[in-house]
Amino acid sequence: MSRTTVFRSRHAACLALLVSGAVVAAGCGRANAGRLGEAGDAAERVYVAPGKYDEFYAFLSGGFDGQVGVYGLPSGRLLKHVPVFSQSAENGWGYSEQTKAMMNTSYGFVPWDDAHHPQLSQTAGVPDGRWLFINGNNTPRIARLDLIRFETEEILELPNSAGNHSSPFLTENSEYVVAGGRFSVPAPQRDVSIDDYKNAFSGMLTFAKVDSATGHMAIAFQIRMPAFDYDLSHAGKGPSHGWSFFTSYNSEEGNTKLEVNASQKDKDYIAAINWKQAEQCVAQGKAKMEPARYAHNVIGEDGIARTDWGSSVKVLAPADCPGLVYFLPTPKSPHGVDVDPSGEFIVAGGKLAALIPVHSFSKMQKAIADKAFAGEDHGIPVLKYEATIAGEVQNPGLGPLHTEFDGKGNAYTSMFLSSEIVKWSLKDFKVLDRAPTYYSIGHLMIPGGATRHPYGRYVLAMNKITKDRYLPTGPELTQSAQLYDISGDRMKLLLDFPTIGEPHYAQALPASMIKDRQLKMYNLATNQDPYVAKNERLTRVERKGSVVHVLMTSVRSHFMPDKIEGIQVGDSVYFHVTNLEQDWDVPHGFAVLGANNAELLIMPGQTRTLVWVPSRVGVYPFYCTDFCSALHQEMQGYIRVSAKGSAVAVKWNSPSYHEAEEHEAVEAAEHETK
Ligand code: RUQ
Ligand code: CUA
Repeated sequence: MSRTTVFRSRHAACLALLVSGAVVAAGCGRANAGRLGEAGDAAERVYVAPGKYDEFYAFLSGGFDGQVGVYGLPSGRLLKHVPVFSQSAENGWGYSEQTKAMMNTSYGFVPWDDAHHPQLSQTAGVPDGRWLFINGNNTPRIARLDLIRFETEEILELPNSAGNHSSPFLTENSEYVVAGGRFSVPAPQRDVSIDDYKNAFSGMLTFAKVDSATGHMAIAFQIRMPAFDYDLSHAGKGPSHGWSFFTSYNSEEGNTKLEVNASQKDKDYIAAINWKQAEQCVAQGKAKMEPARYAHNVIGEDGIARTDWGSSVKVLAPADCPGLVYFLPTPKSPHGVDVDPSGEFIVAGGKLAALIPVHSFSKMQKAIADKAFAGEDHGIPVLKYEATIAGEVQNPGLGPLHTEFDGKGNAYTSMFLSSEIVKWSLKDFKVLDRAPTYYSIGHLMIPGGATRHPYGRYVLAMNKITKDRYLPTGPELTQSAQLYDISGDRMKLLLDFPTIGEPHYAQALPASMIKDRQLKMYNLATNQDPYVAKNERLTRVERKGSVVHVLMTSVRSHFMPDKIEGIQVGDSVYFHVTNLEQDWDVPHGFAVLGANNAELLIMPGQTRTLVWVPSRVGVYPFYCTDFCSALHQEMQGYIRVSAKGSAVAVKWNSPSYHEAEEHEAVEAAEHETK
């Protein structure tokens, strides 16, 4: 038996085990041990010496943890965990008064989401290092992170939408961030029978305009589609710029037991949307303004998040805009849809398909011109499969999901069921190489691999199951990423590293693009927070009824004031803490005994506010949580809480107190003389 036959038969046995749901056999993949290359060689390729930087920033979604993990590649070192949709007790995101509004939605305060697909802003089809967008699946939202501060700056809710999964995909100059929903729902929402699914439900696709100066998003229009499940998307590029492609499964329009009912047909569709056509139709007034309530949360210049409420959206129906949508038949319940760097090939990952279909954009254009239609579905023209297909990758493996490109004419597809990455050629659609993943790979990522000019070098596999790969940690095991070298003809596994949450997609850019542009601190002089105290003389405690504002400063190594009296049980005490430092990487923390929310982590020059409602009398310590200096442990204070209605006067120990006292004395004297 030749080496490849041995590999194939071992491989087939492994597949059988995996498909039958048997425990993943540790032996699977051993046939590929040689693929590791020399361990020393692999170690050298991912070794980033102490004090040296990684070559790429990689942004991995946190999945059900609602956040973004920033990792260095090739080392796999975790650099930052950026809170997005989920509250983060670590720094007060979503707890502090300045950031709470970021969680506002039309459903109320929603402090969690399921974040899947990070997308770097692009200019001319390549990352421009400005922003990162990511979707919230469960309560449909799109967030924008700023890459100078590595903080979330904006969250836009998407109305008429559910299961915001084919989201957020950017057009090649970030003209639009595009989103579709996995779940069709009645739009607008209303009380209807689920049996009315086919008539009453819609799959809504959203196009939000991105302001090229500020990055701010605004919903431009929505497209009302048949009630399929819109799973993933990618925009065209180069010749196909102006189009967006969405996979849809459940064209059967099942509304129960989808594992059976949505797997009836041989082919579902890729929906090809001509968004330039949509723009024209909207300009011609063909979209209908419909009421829709949604939140748009933005952090202002003053560092404070505010919500603007949207009240309507423009909705376009394909019937009113001929040429807007075409369906490309695609086997079988397709998941990923990816466009190659040239913009010509549209690759689908049919989870249940035995091949990878590759559509051609130019053939699609010709098929539209020739009216090569196989029929219509909900009035939308369905193109003939043979008329758009460029080729099929035969026997790629089982369970194709997602494809990325190396810019050298090759595609890499993740195979969930057979746990492998398959490399194939865009020239003849022949499989060139395959490498096992451990185990059940979902997405994969090549730096720049979804853009016009991939950086190549590595492919990162993001795996769902790790079983025997790491020290066991009780019922829940880590998900993991695996890094492969793709600079040669054959993939070489270099590194396993665990990830936070469940990474779905990731994107990466060269570190050199943004590393020297990082904000080092907030400018104290231009701090516009209404409760800032820019120096210690300006600190004070003010009572307004049962609300108490404490304007406090922190600097190595004390708070001012650090001795406060005259607080009463049931007061709402707002600690507005300004970090006076003007030095890189000197945050101070703030925590108070018994607080029902979280700590604050305040960056240099910034003001953050925590509300505290003491429920019983006593003397409460507060302290700095971030080890900021040799005297960090000394960075503490006390606040006295008296009974409701107590005669204990408000009193604090900063320079302003005496001035306030004098001021009161003068006022009292004036009052007496009247
Ligand atoms: S989806 S693999 Cu959002 Cu493929 Cu996760
Ligand atoms: Cu400030 Cu520790």
